[in-house]
Formats: sequence, structure tokens, C-alpha cells
Amino acid sequence: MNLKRVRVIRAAKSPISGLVVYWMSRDQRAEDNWALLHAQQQALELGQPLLVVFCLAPAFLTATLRQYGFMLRGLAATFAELERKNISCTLLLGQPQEILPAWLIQQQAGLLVSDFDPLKIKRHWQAQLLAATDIAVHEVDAHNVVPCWQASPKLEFAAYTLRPKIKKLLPEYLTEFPRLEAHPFPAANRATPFPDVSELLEKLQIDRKVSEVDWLQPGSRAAQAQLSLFLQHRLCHYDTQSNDPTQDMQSNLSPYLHFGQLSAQRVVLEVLRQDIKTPAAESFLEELIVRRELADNFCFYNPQYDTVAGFPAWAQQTLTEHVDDVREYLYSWDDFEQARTHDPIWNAAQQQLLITGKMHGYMRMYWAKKILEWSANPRQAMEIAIYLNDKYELDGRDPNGYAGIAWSIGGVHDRAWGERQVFGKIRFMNDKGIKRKFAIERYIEKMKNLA
Ligand code: FAD
Ligand code: FO1
Repeated sequence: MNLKRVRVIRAAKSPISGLVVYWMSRDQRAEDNWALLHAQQQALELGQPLLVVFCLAPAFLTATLRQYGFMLRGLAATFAELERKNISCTLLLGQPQEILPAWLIQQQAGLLVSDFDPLKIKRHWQAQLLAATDIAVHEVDAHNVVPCWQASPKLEFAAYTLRPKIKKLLPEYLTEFPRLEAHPFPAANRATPFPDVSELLEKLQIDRKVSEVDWLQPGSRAAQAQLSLFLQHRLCHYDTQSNDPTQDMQSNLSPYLHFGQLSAQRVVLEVLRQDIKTPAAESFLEELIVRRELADNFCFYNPQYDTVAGFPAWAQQTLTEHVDDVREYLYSWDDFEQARTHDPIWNAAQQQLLITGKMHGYMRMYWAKKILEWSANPRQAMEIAIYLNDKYELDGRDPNGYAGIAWSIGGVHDRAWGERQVFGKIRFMNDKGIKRKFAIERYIEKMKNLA
């Protein structure tokens, strides 16, 4: 595999002796996983067993029963797939920095491979692990087609500045994946079987009132099925209908991509195999490659990705100039959370979020922009939007979300528009625009029936 996907975070002081561990976190799949493939490559060269470990944090940002259920049911299937390949898997319950160092020492691990994640919480986990051990550590970007640090060494201004850099590197990185081979060196002690998911969920400190969803099955196998459905029936309409909330023409892949149960690179390869260069495929790949990798670039190079301080200077300035504008409507957290505003379109979008755990992509822009318009100030708007997004979205707690919310409220990756009340020069959206574009009454009706 292309070793430019690997960053040596800490080199080995002496020749590595001891087994190789892949600390699985962002990319929770057996196939099409560059971090796992690199770990296996190293273990084969060293003639060592290969272990996979997942640290189950009792709480993770504002994740609830909904997201932990989806994640753990998918992870159970991934563990079973790996065990069948003689790769021993262990699930540790607790904060990684507290439980992982001792476990690595007990296993006499010689090399730790981790998957790349730009979120602050993950960089904090990695820093703490480095401080508590002296093991060699390699980090692999298994999430992006073009590794984040290879695509660009700096914070990109917008999609148009990152796009050419990615396009140039795609031929080098958009390759097929080798199949995961059975590992020839078995681990000494066979790992314990994956614990019962319901019992595991009982041990977490999470909000259980946000129920799991049943319209989307978790796991890599279900992800592949969803991808096939999309390729057969929806991809061809993507450029003309995916923005229409009354249609169901998005891929529905984001929960699988977020938990790494499906590789974005696999999706790209399947799209290109089936549908070369139609406008529909082009517009889908623009979102899947450029927009998604732009979000990782934003979170990796801008640690303030979840606050007003992370907005571009022009946006901070214009929002400050309008912070005292009279708000025609002002809603509390609870009004927003319970979908109790004057606007039936916004309420329908919030209903979709509460009930299905996946708001339509177009509505997310409108939804976040109205939170800016109906909150006391941009700081509160960011807090409310992130809180609701990360509590209810299956695909929440993701760089795409922080970038999407910062785009909507703070003009990140966007330009200045005509100045107006409250928004200043931040791009404006209103119900008149939506009513002109879509038969939005149908969307409202659909969400009422959901409830
Ligand atoms: P499709 O339209 O089928 O797109 C396929 C894939 O392309 C997506 O899964 C995603 O990986 C990528 N993609 C599509 N649109 C975007 C985008 N605007 N930015 C980055 N990547 C994109 N996405 C999340 O994954 N998690 C979130 O929490 C999230 N919150 C958002 C909040 C706001 C306010 C906004 C404006 C956007 C947010 N997005 C988020 C981006 C986008 O709305 C979702 O990725 C998309 O709706 C997911 O559904 P899908 O996979 O069916 O999308
Ligand atoms: N990653 C982990 O390594 N351990 C966890 O317990 C964990 C919980 C979790 C819950 C919800 C969620 O959306 C993500 C979660 N993640 C966890 C991280 C996830 O794997 C992704 O790495 C990031 O959320 C996306 O960058």
C-alpha cells in the first residue's frame, strides 16, 4: 500500500519486537481499511500476531443510545469478520487514555497503528496515549481517499481551493484495495467473544430517551446493500433531485461513512465502475470526495471548528456588527429541540431529525441558518445547532457536521453576500426560496405523518 498514507507518530527506538495492535476507532470495518492493512503488513514483516482493540468510551460528545446502538451492532459484525481471519479482537470499556496503556504493556505490543481522525477529542486521546507509553505509533488516514495531510498542508479557504489539489492526487490514491488475508500468526490467548450489545449499552452513561432507528440496519453488510440500492436506483437522479427534500434521492450512506462501516473510497470505486462521468456521478463525487475531505481539512487545521472563533475574519466581523439587530423571533433551546417555532418548514426538518436521526441534506442548511436568525447571538446559535445535530443525527459528531454548521452560521468555505439584518453578509436562506424550489408542503405532510 502507499506508505504516504502512514504518518510515523513515534518511531521505534530499537527494532520492533512484540505483536502489532490496530487501535480501531474511526474506521470500524474489516475490508477496505488502510490502517488495518498497514498493521497487517507490519505484523507479517515482523512474523507477529495482529490484534485489534476498540476502546468503548462510556460517553462520546453528546452521543445517545441511538448512535451507540448503531455503532456497536456494526462493530460486533466487524469483530466476527476479523476473528474469522485469525485476527484477535478485544473491546475495552473505559476512556482510552486510562485503559489502553496498561493493556498494551500486558500484551507486550511492539507497534500501535491508529486510524486518523481530525476531531479534538481524538487528538487528545492520542496525545494522552503517547504520554503514557513509549510504544512505536503509526497513524493511517483510512477515511479519506487522499490523506488529509497529503491533500494540503494548510487550512483551505473553500472547495475551489482544495479541489484542484485533490484532483491532481486522485490518480495516485484512488486505487483498488487488497483483500484482507487471514493472518498466519495466531494470537496466544484467543480474545473473548464480543459482549452482548444490550448489556454493553447498559454500562454507558448515555441519554436513553433518544431511541435507536429501525429504518437503517447497522454494519458493513447493510452498508454494502444500501450502496447497491443507491447505485441502481438513485445515483442517476443525484444531480437533479438529491437537493429536493420531498424526494428520497440522497445515498443514505452517511451513518455508515461516519462510523467507518463503509469506506468512502470503496463508494468512489463502485460509482466509477458503474457510471463514468455523467453529471449525476460528477455531482455525487464532488460531495463525497471534495466536500467531505474539505471538512476533514477544516477540523484538522482549525481547532476552533466548533466555535464562532473558527469563522473567517470577515464573517466574525459582519456577525458582530449585527449582533444587536432586533431578532423578529427568539427561541429557547427547548423550543428548538421540541420543534416549537412559528415556521412549519423548520419544525418539519426538526421532526425528521428527532424521529429518523437523519435530516435531509438541503434542509440542514435552512435549519442551521434559521437557528442563527432566531437565536440571541451567533455563539448561542452554534451551541444549539451543534447540540441538536450531535444528539440526534446518526451521522453527527463528525467533521462534516462541524463544517456544515460553520458554513451555515459562520460563512466557512463560503463568500460574503448582500448585507441584511442579523445575518450581515452571511448567505441568507428563507422559506420563500424553499417554497419556490420545492413542493415543500409535501415534506411538511410527510413529517407530520412520521410523528
Ligand atoms: P449524500 O447527499 O448521498 O452525500 C453522500 C456523502 O457525501 C455523504 O454521506 C457525505 O459523506 C458527503 N457529503 C454530502 N454533502 C456533504 C457536505 N455538505 N459536507 C460534507 N460532506 C458531504 N454530514 C455528516 O456526515 N454528519 C453531520 O453531522 C452533518 N451535519 C450537517 C449539518 C449542517 C448544518 C449541514 C449544512 C450539513 C451537514 N452534513 C453532515 C453534511 C450533509 O448534509 C450530510 O453529509 C448528508 O446529508 C448525509 O446524507 P447522505 O449520506 O444521504 O448524503
Ligand atoms: N470512537 C471510539 O474509539 N470509541 C468510542 O467509544 C466511540 C463512541 C462513539 C459514539 C458516537 C459516535 O458518533 C462516534 C463514536 N466514536 C468512538 C468515534 C467515531 O468512531 C469517529 O471516529 C468520530 O466520531 C468521527 O470522526
